[in-house]
Amino acid sequence: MSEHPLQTMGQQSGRRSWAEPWKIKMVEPLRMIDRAGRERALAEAGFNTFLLKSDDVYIDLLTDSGTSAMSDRQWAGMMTGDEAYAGSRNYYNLEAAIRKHYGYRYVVPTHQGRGAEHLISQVAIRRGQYVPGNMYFTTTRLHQELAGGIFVDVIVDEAHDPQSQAPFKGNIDLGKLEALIEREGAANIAYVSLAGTVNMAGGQPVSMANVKAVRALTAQHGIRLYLDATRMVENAFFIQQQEDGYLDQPIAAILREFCDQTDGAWMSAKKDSLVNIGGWLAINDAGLFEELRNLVVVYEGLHTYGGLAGRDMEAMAIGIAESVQDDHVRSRVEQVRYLGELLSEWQIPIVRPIGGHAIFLDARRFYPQLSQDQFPAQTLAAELYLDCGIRSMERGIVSAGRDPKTGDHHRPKLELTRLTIPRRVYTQAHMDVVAESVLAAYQNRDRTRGLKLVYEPKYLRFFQARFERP
Ligand code: P70
Repeated sequence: MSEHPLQTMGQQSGRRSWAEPWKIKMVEPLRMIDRAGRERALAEAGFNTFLLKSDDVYIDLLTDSGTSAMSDRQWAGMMTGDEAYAGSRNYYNLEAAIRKHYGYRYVVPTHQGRGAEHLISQVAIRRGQYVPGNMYFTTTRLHQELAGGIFVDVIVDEAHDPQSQAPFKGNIDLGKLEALIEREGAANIAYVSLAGTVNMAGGQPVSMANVKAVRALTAQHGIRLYLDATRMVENAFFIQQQEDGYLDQPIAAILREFCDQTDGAWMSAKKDSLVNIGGWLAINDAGLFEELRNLVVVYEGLHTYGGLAGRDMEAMAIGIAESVQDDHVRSRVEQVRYLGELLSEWQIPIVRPIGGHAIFLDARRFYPQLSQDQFPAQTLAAELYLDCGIRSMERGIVSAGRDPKTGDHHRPKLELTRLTIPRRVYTQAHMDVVAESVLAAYQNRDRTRGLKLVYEPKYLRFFQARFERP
């Protein structure tokens, strides 16, 4: 091998290379504006990447939400949309896909994930009840709080340590959960809110052993267990690869086995399910379903469309089936890993192990000279955009918001900048360009100053907050 100085990535790692299980049929041109244009665009956006115009972005790693490429079969399915107000055939196809792959009995479609979070929170939480979960997610926690719930983080401690190499950093700490149940009493726990994978921890998975243990504990106390299934397919891949006894099991079977431990789930189908819009809530309890089915008509739309067009439900039904294919999930997660391994190799601080949907840069270690009040992760997102038009997302003190009681910032241990990889959209060459841009920002780290917060809205402030250079 050594007489060939140029090596493919596979060869460099001593193995055969893998490739995406698809080829490209249609392309969308990309454009990079010049440095002066990026300076101007960023200042106009108040140094908040959510406020940039997408036309001013070169490689968009803001989110993997609704940004996936649909397949030829999904586009064909769009043409079979039955746009009836009631009883659309596409709803029944969606219901069948969810029953088959996630296993729940009753299905309520919603316009996206937070629509489902709103409904389950309103129906399942009584004011003052606790909602333990494996780390907060922004919209999930907000809906739980708006319903009068009190979120309690019961994730394992390792999840808050970006350098811990534990394989299942999404796990619930059973000791923490048990202590909460003992202290507050089972009747004061609305339900356990379990997410697979855990977005804010870096896309970290939950093990099958953990969900089974949580199931046993909650069942013993008569507490319901609900799943945020948004990236559960990717979680199933980690179980397959890392947990004893699952290597020869298909992703689809692992997904079912996991969901079968839970009483219901909500979903942002904009992630795993490969659609640009859509979500659902699914549940096994007939009584609760009656309530949800009634509430959905108030906030989303009739219970057979939930704010979606028939064609969107069809694309979702097909996307669900595609999303559980082993070769798809492997190439998706391996692409994320490829970017992460490059950065790790260059000693750039990222959250390890590498998660399922994104690389999370550890902004605290990136900019040790900045205090959390200078918004290191927000600063890093701004610097990456300036370097070559890459859009990333702050996942630190800005995202964590304020404590509703004290009004102070929540100060999360994790101060991260997320490079989120859309599914089936970018190639390995794009990953190389991104890696080099992160390296450039890293080499310039000593010269980087922080930001000052000059405006924040009341809810989910990270979406619309504005900053200035001090
Ligand atoms: C992201 C997106 C959405 C999401 C999620 C989990 C684990 C529920 C939802 C809500 C979009 C996003 C949302 C809030 C802040 C920033 C970005 N995550 N559960 O980029 O679903 O967006 O469909 O209402 O990740 O991570 P939806």
